[in-house]
Amino acid sequence: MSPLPLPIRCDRVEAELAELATFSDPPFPGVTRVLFSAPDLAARRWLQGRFRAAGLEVRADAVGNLFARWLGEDPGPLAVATGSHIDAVPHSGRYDGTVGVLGALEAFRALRESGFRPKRSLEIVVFSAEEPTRFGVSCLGSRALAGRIGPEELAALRDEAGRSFAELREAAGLGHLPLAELAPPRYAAFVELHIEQGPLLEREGAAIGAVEAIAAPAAYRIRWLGEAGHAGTLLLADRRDALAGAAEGILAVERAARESGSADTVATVGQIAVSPGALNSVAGFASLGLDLRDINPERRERVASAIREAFVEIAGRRRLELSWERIYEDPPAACDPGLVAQILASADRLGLRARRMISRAYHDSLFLARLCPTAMIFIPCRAGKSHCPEEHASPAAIEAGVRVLADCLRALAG
Ligand code: HGY
Ligand code: MN
Ligand code: MN
Repeated sequence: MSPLPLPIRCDRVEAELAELATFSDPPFPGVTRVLFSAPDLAARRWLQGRFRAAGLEVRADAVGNLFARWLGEDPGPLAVATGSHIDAVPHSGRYDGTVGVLGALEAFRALRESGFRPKRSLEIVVFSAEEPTRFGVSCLGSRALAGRIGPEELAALRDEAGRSFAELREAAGLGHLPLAELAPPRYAAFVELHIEQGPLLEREGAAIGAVEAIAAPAAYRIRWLGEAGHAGTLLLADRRDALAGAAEGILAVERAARESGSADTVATVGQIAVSPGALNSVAGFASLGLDLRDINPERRERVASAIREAFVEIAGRRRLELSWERIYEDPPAACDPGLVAQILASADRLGLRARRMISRAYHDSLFLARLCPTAMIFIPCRAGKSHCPEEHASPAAIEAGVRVLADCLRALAG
């Protein structure tokens, strides 16, 4: 006999999502919440208050990951964990990451109010800097927990204004926690609730996605060095125009991805910096951020090589100097088949239509999968839009996701 429906209060989640969205830098109505910015620090304080109000034990680690624990009756060494991130790329939406944090909090409250008492401890993790905005490195908090970025690399990180990770974490009140003592958490399982950030679930009318694999993301910084000059007097034959070279490079990126032989290859240049950046000056310097992903890492490597060869040809022909810096090249992650089956069973028990799928976006689960059995629960978002103010997940979609998460946690920690 299936247990009584949990007293999940979606109005409470909606109100908390709306309040969390107010912790943002302009421009509005989008959300911008960058690691250790004033809105991020305020959001962290607010969230810790919500966790404590729900009776959870809260702690932070040296890189700012937050842990909110519901102590189990027979805790043992391995807790069951869930969670996601609350940082938001510039001018984005209010659901990316936050649904997985506030949805987990609501699942905990509803389980407790239903009289459930976990044997294993249950823990919500809020990972620092899932977005690469501040330092260019994605999933900074979960990457550090998985040991994929060490204390020296972390301390060497600097943002575009030249501020170091060390000084920013000091200002965030974390300086007293030694980076070298960052210990990977020991979990029996990790399940992350997240919006799909794509159109499949909505298109198929499915309420739940059980994620089987997470695509392999890579990112690079490419710098083109030419010669700045006067837009009127420097003739075309004499130019070493860094921006024109970078522009040819951006089209070469798109061509290499299109010619990979699979729609699963995606390559994006969404970021460019130019110097001197004057209307009437020839650009002497241009820097590109390249985001390259595929569910097949070997194919991703082939496309990265093709892009690099094209860049070398362009730079040679235009007499430009070229530097190619790898920011990260991560392998894909396979989710735990047992947890995927649990998600599908929970959805079925709740009468929710579900499908297996892959995640083309990366998530902290990409790194938790290196530490413990991991899986993700996706819910639909309107037209698959994300990383923009139009991002939207309906209250019904969020409630369905929270119900499946709570049912999974009850099964895993009960
Ligand atoms: O870019 C991503 O895949 C994630 O949304 N940060
Ligand atoms: Mn995101
Ligand atoms: Mn996210």
